[in-house]
Amino acid sequence: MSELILHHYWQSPFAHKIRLVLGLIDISWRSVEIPRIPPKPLLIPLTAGYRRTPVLQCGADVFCDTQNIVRAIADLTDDHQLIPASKRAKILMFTDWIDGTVFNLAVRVILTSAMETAPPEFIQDRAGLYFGSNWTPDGLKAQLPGVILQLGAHLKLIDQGLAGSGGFVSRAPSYADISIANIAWFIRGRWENGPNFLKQFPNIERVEREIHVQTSERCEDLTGDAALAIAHDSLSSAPEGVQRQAECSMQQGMRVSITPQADTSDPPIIGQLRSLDDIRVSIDHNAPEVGDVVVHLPIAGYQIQSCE
Ligand SMILES: N[C@@H](CCC(=O)N[C@@H](CS)C(=O)NCC(=O)O)C(=O)O
Repeated sequence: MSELILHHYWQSPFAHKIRLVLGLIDISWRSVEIPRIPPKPLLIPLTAGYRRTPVLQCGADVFCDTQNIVRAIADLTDDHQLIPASKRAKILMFTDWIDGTVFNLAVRVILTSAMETAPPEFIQDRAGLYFGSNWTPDGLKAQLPGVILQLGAHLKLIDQGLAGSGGFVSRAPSYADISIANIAWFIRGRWENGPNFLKQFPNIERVEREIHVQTSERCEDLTGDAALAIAHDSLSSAPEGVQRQAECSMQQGMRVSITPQADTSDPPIIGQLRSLDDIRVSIDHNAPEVGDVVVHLPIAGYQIQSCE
């Protein structure tokens, strides 16, 4: 296996989740720091347009979206603890809900509270990703108390699900617990009332502590240029082939565009369809900086459309 390279920035909560995964498996990895807002000239050639954080690179294979990245890490490292086969579906449904419903409420609270202090270009960029096209600062502020109530109600459910000891779906820590620890880390570190708010959820605080003490951080820096060169000098061995899907006429080799299934300002990811199974879509992409690479995304949460 080529080295695992994480393209990320340290403040990113989705990247923190993957850093916790790598740390809990106790595997070494290379860290490429990318800008917090576009342009991202040393990332986009690799990802065919995907701009979010984090991105995991393994040679000429590029994995986008944390639901997909965690599967890739489990497969590449042969780890059976974080998403064990017998509990994989339950864990990934739970973490999908955290990444969507719970994260979106948390990010609303954090960005609304930071509206006056964060750089305006950062607020503009993130609002385009998370609040759709019709947001206003006053509208967000008026909704804040209700959004905090919703966030608290969801966290209460998680807290109740953690009563006693062990993790959310198993005794040993799983990716579900990493996602819980991560959302707590985000709320605690980025909202000034976060530490006080979290005191209502002692079981979440327990899991946040337990996960963080168990993780190592075995990473070394790598430049973006060096990561592009590694992709250029590598060859993907990702499988090819489009699995027959009911009521779907996608063909291998067709040019497709892939966008998140939400009202966001994300640009499309475009390439030639290389493979499609029940859960993952992979496209062939070529750029002068990286040569031929394969970009992998999850199907759930993304709209795949033919460009032909
Ligand atoms: N569904 C994606 C969401 C990733 C995401 O929204 N990440 C944030 C950072 S925590 C982001 O990309 N922000 C914009 C950026 O970094 O350009 C995943 O699971 O990876």
